[in-house]
Amino acid sequence: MTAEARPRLVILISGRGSNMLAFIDVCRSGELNAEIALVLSNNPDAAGLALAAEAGIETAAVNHRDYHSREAFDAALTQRVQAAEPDLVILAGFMRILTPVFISPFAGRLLNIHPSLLPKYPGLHTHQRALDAGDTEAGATVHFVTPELDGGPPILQVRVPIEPGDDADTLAARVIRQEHWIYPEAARWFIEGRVKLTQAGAELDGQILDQSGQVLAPR
Ligand code: NHR
Ligand code: GAR
Repeated sequence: MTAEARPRLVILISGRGSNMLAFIDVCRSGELNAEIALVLSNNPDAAGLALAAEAGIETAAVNHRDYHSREAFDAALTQRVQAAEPDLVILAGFMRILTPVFISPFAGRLLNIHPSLLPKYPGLHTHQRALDAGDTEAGATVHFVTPELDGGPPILQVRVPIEPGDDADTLAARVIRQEHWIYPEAARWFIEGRVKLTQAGAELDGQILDQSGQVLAPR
């Protein structure tokens, strides 16, 4: 039997990198048939970069502060990511808004996880906004990235209850536990060819998904 090359992931982070660590775990255990070709951050001091390096993964920083415009930053980012020949690009707590200069070359193979029940609360401070609105549930959504911020077609969403006494931190902790399995799950669907981006939206097993994507129960 010939050894097939494993699909190559590039993971973009800005901070702590706990979602990145979840990918490192599932790639190591074989639960996800993929290899992490590169972990890249816009922030050279991101804690996640050091964690990836400790795990023996290639890392790079492209500091947005070194570029005079978003497009110039995105062009540099594109070059570095292209060099790693990714099959799939994963935004995992990546905090810079991207322009078409980056998105176009990776269209259809660029995913993000957003800590809200999209289409609710695109952008920042999602947990506080859900609490302030008096919502009874919150969650996270994996979606294809398009130029519209957090507006690309959802693939997979998980919903958790908001409990009395929650603050943004307790709610974030409940949500991120779910992020750590739904993101690798959505990546598995992509790698297996089950999910793709079409003109009509995200498609799973031949069916167009709705504005929440596939909704799974928390675990
Ligand atoms: N870019 C595009 N075009 N489309 C998306 O869907 C994107 C994206 C870039 C990042 C992640 C997103 C999230 O899941 C993401 C999705 C950063 C901001 C932001 O306002 C908003 C949403 C997301 C990421 N960033 C500020 C900026 O000026 C900087 C904030 C900071 O550094 O703390 O880029 O939430
Ligand atoms: C995660 O909750 C992710 O959904 C969110 O930031 C956290 C990153 O944590 N992403 C965004 O808000 C993107 N703007 P991590 O670095 O530990 O994976």
